[in-house]
Parts: sequence; C-alpha cells; structure tokens
Amino acid sequence: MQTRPPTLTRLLAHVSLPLVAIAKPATAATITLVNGGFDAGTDGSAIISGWTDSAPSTPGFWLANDNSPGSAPDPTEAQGGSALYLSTNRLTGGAGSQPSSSTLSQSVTLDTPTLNLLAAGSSQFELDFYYFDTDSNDTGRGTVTFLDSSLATISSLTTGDLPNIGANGTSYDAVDTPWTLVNLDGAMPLNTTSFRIDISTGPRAGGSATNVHFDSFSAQLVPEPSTALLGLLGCVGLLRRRRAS
Ligand SMILES: [Ca+2]
Ligand SMILES: [Ca+2]
Ligand SMILES: [Ca+2]
Repeated sequence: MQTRPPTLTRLLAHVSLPLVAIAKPATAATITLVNGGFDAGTDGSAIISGWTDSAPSTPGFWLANDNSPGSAPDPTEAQGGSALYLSTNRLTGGAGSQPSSSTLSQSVTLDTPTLNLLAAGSSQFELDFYYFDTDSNDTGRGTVTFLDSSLATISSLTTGDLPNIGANGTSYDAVDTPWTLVNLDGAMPLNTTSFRIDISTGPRAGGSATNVHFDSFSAQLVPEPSTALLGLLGCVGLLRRRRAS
C-alpha cells in the first residue's frame, strides 16, 4: 500500500477544514440606510428624516399610515415596519398640489467594512424595496447612482418606469394587488465611496394627485470569494491532483 508523504498529509489537514468554513455560502452585508422603512415621523408629514425632497417648497412626498389612505387606489396598510409608508398622494399630505414630477433622495457614504468588502472583490450591489401603484396616470421608479471620492458620477442603475401592479384604479388588496417587491441589482464600481438613491415620480399624465407608494428600502453588498481564497482553492486543487496521480 502506498502511503502519502507526511508533509502533504499535514498540509491537507490544516488547509481543508478552514476552507470548508470559509467557502460556505456567505450572507449579504447590509448597508445601513436612514429611515429606509419610512417608520420615523408622523402621518401626513412632508418631513421625512434621512431623505431630501428636490423641491421642498412644493413637496412631492409624504408619510402616510393605514388610518389615512388618501384616495381609493392607495394602500390601506404599510408593507412593513410601523404603520408608516412613503406616499406621493397630496390628499394624504393636506392642502396644496404637488409637482408633476418629484424626486426624493438619500446619499449613503460607504462605511469601512463595506469599502473593505468592495476592495476585496465583492461588487454585487442589491437594492430592494416595495412598491404599490394601480394608477395609469402615474409612474414611479428607483435609481442608484454610484459616486467616487470627488462626488463624480461613475455609473447608475435604474428600474425604469415601474408597471402598474393591477388594472387602473384597482384598490389595494393584500392578496390580489399587494405591495410588490422590486429588486435593483448590479455591479458597484471599485472606486465607489458613496451612492445616492433617487425615488422619482411622474410626469403625471392626468389627474390631480400622484398615487404611487414605496416602503421598506434595504441595500446590501453580496460577499464573494476573495482573490486570496480563489488562490488557495487553486493550491488545494493542485495538491489533490498530485495526490491522485
Ligand atoms: Ca414602513
Ligand atoms: Ca402607474
Ligand atoms: Ca393619480
């Protein structure tokens, strides 16, 4: 019977066990958003902490809750968190009209763990949120813009105009026309240091209110095997081939 060289046995014993632990499917690293669920604030308020309306003198966005749906197509309950969600319906916000088009933005600076993950080769970025819209006059979309350290735009991702989730004017129904999950996924450029989320609506094709709604924004960077780990995998593969020959 042929015996393996003792040095190779020792090396495999030391390398294989940690490798199994590292190579298990990794969970995504959460990127912290401020008030991503719109749960901080009060019903009917156009003051939305963590977010900036591009036209604050004529708001396009309000917090709404399940006690004050603005009009028939609007949700009667939040998707998640507290009872609050983001609404573009001026009837919820009180008197006054809203612009035909509106944008609400949040800038997110990458923290050190996220920058380290990006530098190590994990570039798969994912933004998730929930959407509700059954009004054919109105559209909503989400956009992410990646910025470098000079705040110059590197690239962007967009959902484009999101489709109605039910026939025009269909009322919210938890089963037939529920909140719909939207995934905006793509590569985060290596030199990204911050990104901006834009929630945009319009232009409104008719009517006096925009009836699109958002809730539960979350962002993550998905860890991938590092270059060092891939090199280690190559070494183990070579050792195993030598062992088999
Ligand atoms: Ca919420
Ligand atoms: Ca629509
Ligand atoms: Ca409308």
